[in-house]
Amino acid sequence: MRKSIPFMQIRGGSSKGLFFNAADLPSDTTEKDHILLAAMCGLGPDDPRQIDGLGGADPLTSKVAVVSISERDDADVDYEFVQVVPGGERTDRTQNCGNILAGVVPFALETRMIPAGDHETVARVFMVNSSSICTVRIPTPGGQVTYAGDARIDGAPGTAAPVSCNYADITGSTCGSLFPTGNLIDTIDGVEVTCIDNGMPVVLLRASDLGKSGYEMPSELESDADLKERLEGIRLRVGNVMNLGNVRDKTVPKMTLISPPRANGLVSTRSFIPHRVHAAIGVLAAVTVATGCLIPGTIADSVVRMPAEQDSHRYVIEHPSGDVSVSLNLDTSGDVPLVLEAGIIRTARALSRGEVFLPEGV
Ligand code: NQM
Repeated sequence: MRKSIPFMQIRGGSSKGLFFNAADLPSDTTEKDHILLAAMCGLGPDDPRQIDGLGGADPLTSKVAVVSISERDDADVDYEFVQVVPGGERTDRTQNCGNILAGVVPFALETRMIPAGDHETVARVFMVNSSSICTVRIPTPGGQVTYAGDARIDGAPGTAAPVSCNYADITGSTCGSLFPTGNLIDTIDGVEVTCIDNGMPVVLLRASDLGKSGYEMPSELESDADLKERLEGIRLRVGNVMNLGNVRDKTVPKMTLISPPRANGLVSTRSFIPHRVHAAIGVLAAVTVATGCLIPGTIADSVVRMPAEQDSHRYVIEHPSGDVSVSLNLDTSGDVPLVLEAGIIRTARALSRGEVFLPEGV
């Protein structure tokens, strides 16, 4: 008999993916992944085009959210993020995704997991991958989800209703501490790097140290085989010291080239995630980059330009398709500023709803 599973496809920020209710999937991770790979790649998990499945053949469109009602006192829904690696025959949960997170509350409302507020809905999302909470606020006029609105984010076309995301407790989300190597700067293969995790494991590198301006387009960087080999060598070496183990098959750490801002930003970025170059930048990656740029003594010192309005706590990170603004609630009472909360505006849009047919035998 043909087997099918209900899903919604939602654009969250500058990514899109399939959203499932956890109750429709096996709880065993191996069985679940077998089904997710079949849904996204069909019979061809090794096919980077994902031609036999619903995956979008790009890291930013090959993503899955598994959502359920939370049993925790401090959360309304649980969100497990699964990266399906295009052509990699595998899934990866070592990272989170703040873009896909923007679709989680709309999905929970559309599937009636949680009730909508009269004007707006505020829901606490427990991020299973990093055991941290994000409070999400979306407009729900008349108790209905609406995707139309005036918010604009770079990396997605048009305007849409704002999805306001407020992250708490993300320091050391995956690596266990903000600077997992214990240093503000490490020298790996002759290149100075800062290894940092404030929501996403990131390695900051000065673009100029690698012979780049840092303003190249993603396609230009992706076609530079020498650069990619050098970055991968550094990534494999830092994985262990960042408490990530062997990262050969993992999508972290993200390798982020930084250079001085060209507009009104704190810094300009190009992010290898970790092999393709992001068309923009990930949400938690942007929060982590901003944090690294604000702490004196990292490799960002000679690159960043501090905003004139120091007390606004809004920091702009430039990326290949524009910029993203991150609000950081900082505790500056100690020697090193501590990020208590990070806020970011995203948008989302429901794209489709249906049943995904699994290949026979799955
Ligand atoms: O950093 C892509 C994305 C992401 C991750 C990636 C993200 C985040 O933009 O929170 O959103 O870095 O693989 O979807």
